[in-house]
Amino acid sequence: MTGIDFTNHLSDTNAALNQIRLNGSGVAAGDVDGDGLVDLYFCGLEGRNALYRNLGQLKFEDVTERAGVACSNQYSTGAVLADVDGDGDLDLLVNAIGGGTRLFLNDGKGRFTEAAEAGWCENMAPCPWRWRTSTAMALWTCMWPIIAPQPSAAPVWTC
Ligand SMILES: [Ca+2]
Ligand SMILES: [Ca+2]
Repeated sequence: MTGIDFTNHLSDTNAALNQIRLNGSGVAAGDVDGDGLVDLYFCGLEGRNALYRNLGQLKFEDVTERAGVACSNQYSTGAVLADVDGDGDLDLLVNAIGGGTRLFLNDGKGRFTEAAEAGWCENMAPCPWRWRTSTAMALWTCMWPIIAPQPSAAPVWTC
């Protein structure tokens, strides 16, 4: 009916390996293509994320692949749409357990390019939080630790 058929899957096995995954995932809303209609971005734990372009009248189309924001092969926990580079369009930030924060810059038409060298928490160094500031905004991201499955093992913090 709406064109949105996203389901966030988490198997019992993967939930048992890391219970932080049970916290679920977020959704971001914003007009990514500048047509005046709010589009929706869903984060997933097993499987890809999904970006739905709003067609109006509660109809959406899945534009994930052409937008370049699937973020497959990671446990995505949250996302935000914000104009990070100050060029007037909404960029996308996606957090993942063990994957840090990924920044995708918008071309203004809803197609994104990952800014891999943007200085976000892209490596596996300990980084439980980080501040980023500019003249226009401040953003705080929080990273969950990856907990080793053995009860006697110490937590391993990563981002
Ligand atoms: Ca739109
Ligand atoms: Ca922007």
